[in-house]
Amino acid sequence: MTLAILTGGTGGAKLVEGLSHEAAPEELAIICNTGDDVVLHGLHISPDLDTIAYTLAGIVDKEKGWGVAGDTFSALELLGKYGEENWFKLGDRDLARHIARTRMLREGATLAEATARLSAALGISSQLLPMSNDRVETRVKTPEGEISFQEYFVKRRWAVDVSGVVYKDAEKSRPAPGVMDWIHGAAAVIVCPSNPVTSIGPILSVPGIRKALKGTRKPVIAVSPIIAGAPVAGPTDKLMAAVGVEPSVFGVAKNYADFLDILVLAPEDRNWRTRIEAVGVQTVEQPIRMNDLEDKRRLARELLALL
Ligand code: FO1
Repeated sequence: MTLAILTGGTGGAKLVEGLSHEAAPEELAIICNTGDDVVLHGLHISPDLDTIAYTLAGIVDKEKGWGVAGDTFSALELLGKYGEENWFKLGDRDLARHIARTRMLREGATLAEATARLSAALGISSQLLPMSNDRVETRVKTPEGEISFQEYFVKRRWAVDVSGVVYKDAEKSRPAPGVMDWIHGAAAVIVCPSNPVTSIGPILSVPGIRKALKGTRKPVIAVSPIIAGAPVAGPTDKLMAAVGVEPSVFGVAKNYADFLDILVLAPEDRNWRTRIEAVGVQTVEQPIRMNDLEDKRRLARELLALL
């Protein structure tokens, strides 16, 4: 069964991993957020594409949820000694990917082309697609001014007030080749339990994508990134509140209501079901917390069974 999967980094990667075990990997197109991309040390870094690639290749650092397992940080240590910024923890093995991608981009490849070549090199048979070849940058508004997502998330450890989030240059961007075809042509679309504001929001900000999700007759299913009022990880609730979305499973449903058919939510959130169904979204109750591979595979099986 062909699936178009919308995802960010670490949260979404858990479900992507489960789906890659339970469905034929070549039938999966994973459409990834690139709003978190950052240029550091002259290198183009695409954290969410990389997290998904390392996950699919079986080399992700499982403890952190990003980066390469067993990586070392010798280059970064020396960069620090030379007075370069080292708050973003780029491992030695991870650096190879950024160096290769940056060279490809400099020589004229698009981000989608570079991603495809890097996927092939790691033996990934799913389609891994950036949301766009164009630069769309997630910027976080704080009392000290607007900062990039990585400055907010990693450098400031999300300990700064947020008054809004913008997707810079989204209006000028176009979906990457293949994105619209997969959304229109897949048997279903799955929205991963990623941050609705900074992981899924940027994908939806690319003109045409939200409309395609609304337009598809195939089921669109999301898994809630919030359980019992708390985000599964990170500052999801803070960022939702900052953009005026209720930081609850209901807020997630309402935010996606124009295109979403089914929201899969945790049993702890069953009291929200009536309110969510009133905005036109069906609900399904499932244990959605994914602590180990068996949890990921079980949730993937449940989603496939729903379809
Ligand atoms: N997350 C951190 O919390 N600290 C880091 O230093 C860090 C470095 C990093 C390097 C490469 C990469 O692909 C991801 C990295 N991440 C780091 C994760 C990343 O900031 C987030 O997971 C995503 O951008 C949010 O989806």
